Amino acid sequence: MAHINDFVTLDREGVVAILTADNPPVNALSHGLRVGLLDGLTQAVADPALKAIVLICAGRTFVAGADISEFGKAPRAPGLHDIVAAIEASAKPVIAAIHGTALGGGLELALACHYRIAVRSARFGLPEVKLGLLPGGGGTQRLPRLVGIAKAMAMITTGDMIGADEAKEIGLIDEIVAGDLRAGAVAFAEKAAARAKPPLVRDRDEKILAARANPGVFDEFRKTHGRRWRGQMAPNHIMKCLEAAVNLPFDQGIAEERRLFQELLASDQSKAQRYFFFAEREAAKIPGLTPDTKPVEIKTVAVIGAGTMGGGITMNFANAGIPVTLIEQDQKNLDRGLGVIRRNYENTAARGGLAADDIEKRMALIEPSLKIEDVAGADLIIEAVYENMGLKKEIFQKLDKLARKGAILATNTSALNIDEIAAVASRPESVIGLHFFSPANVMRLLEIVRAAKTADWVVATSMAVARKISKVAVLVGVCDGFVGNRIMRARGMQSERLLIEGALPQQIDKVLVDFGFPMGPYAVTDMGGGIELGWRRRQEIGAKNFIGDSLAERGRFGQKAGKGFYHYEPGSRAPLPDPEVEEIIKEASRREGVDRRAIPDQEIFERLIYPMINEAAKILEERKALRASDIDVIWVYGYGWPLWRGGPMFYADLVGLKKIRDRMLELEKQHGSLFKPAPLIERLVAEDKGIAAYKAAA
Ligand code: 3H9
Repeated sequence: MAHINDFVTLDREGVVAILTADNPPVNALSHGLRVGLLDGLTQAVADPALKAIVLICAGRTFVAGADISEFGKAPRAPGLHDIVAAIEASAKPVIAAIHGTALGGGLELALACHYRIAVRSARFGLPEVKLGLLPGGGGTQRLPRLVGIAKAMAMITTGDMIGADEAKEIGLIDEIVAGDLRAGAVAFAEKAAARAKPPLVRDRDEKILAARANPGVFDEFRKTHGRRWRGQMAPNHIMKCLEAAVNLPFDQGIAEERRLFQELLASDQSKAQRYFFFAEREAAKIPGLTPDTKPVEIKTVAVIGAGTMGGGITMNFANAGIPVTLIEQDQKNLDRGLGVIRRNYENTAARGGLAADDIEKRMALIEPSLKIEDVAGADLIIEAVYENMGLKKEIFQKLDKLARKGAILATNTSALNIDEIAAVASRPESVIGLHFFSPANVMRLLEIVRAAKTADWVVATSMAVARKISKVAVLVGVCDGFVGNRIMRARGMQSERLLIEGALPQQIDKVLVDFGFPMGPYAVTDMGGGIELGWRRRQEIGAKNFIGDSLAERGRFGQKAGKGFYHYEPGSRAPLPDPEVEEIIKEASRREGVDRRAIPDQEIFERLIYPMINEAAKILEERKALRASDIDVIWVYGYGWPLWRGGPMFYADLVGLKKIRDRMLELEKQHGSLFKPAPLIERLVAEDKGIAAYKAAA
């Protein structure tokens, strides 16, 4: 075995050279690996005793792409293009032997090879779009030549992976290896050495010619999918590359791909998405947990309450194959909850997202019950009844008596003080908040709320179980609204002031939709029934809100009532401005003696977004979030902040924290203390630092 460098070895088996890449954890194509691969290839090509070359990876996966942490730094030769060129120039066949995930630059490396073979569990994708990039190693030019333009458009604009069976079917790989990959690759290579090499992918033109005969295919694809790309550069650039693949000679297509790749690499959008890639992974790391804090395995779960939240939470566990006992007080509510769950599964199945027998498998994992005593066997108990402190305390007193020793007692509150709930239990160390977002079976975010006495193992287990049910978990501390809703409230307060001063819901919504949010806050409120919820809560605590109360009193409960902040035509979800709402808002202005004025969009934007940034800074000072990037993860996954804008903290740095602070000082004079810059912002500005990299001390 020849040691090429720290990342690559060259073995020989008879006439076959085996180049093994070993760069844990995911064999990213960092500089050292590129150097090793190029040197190894050069040696194998030059050795007359070797007739074929296998490219294979050690560890858990084939090359999962370029090293994302190298982007933004000065490029260092050799690049992926140099390795690709060496493979294509090789007189000996080069075979990519794939396991794990061949992604991005990794798949592009394989596409340059003469053959691709893989184990059945392997997966393939060009996920660059998720980083605001496009495949810059020839992927946009080679993939359509192998699999056709329709499949290439779908794969590259979504970044989604496909499995080995599909890859074989569409022509992406040549063979699926049943047994040991290396042995299979050597056998394949021996045969390949004995026959003529196939044409390189770059020279295969049949599928390109077929696409050329159907020039409408791009516009059609844009018409169907373009709405999802609103505001984003990468998908549009990808489409341009694919058009180049069809319409230009290969080398010109490659040149176009490189040009557009460089443009994206330098864009704020890709910077935001690359930042977010690491932010999401960092959120999973909890500083201060002792190394011997091991998560406990959660084998069974009990959920209390079969309403909207409880039902959605239950589905998450059933989807992950974990048995759940779903507990309600009376049969009617239980039946209704189970009915909603079943209908949700049936809808998913009807859309092709679930096989029919999977519905039954998942339903079979849900054990309905009318007895709270049935929590006794569960490792994790999640209380998901409506938000009422008295009721929650009563339930936790019961859980304390009924739950087995070592069970986690979780509350799905979005607002209540978890320390107060934990105080009624004799084991407050087992109590934690699991704040799911609605619809809980769909939304990826989970705020895990650590209370004052929550034990480390409970935190570690909750983080682990979140991953198991495919949630993105962020650890937060107890405070009013926790992190996400607390920031939303700061925005909501200004939003209401803007209405009273002269804006209308449609203007406020448009400003945020133009920024990239999928919907504006008033359309969201109408969709989620927020007018009624707010009204009922105010009635409970004896509070008043003129606009909200007036809407509710007129039965304007939102979309389901056909009217809320907007009007809805029967059967339509399209929000239409409504003169009655405008009248209510104008009445609110009159009551406050405010002369309404036209408010510029820019002012609306700043007055909505800057209080969010300020509130986030206060949260960090209070150590209710571990790091600023966690707040970005919360806002992207839970509140529709556009991923390609990185999150409110990343955005603050992009604008410039000092610029924001200065503007807040002006706004403070006109609109009060909500704009008084938080001490953390003042400190970071004085130190000439940004906020996105800020970490609260453990
Ligand atoms: C590209 O290829 C551009 C080319 O077209 C053009 C070239 C000219 N780089 O996700 P995990 C780290 S763009 C650096 O938790 P999993 C990750 O940060 C790239 N680091 O594991 C984490 O570190 P830590 C296209 C990377 O098993 C650790 O590895 N490729 C990279 O859940 C484990 O990651 C992609 O976009 C990387 N490329 O999932 C693929 N990848 O432990 C991105 C991972 O310190 N990667 N790390 O937190 C993935 O999708 C997943 O990591 C993967 C494994 C599915 C591979």
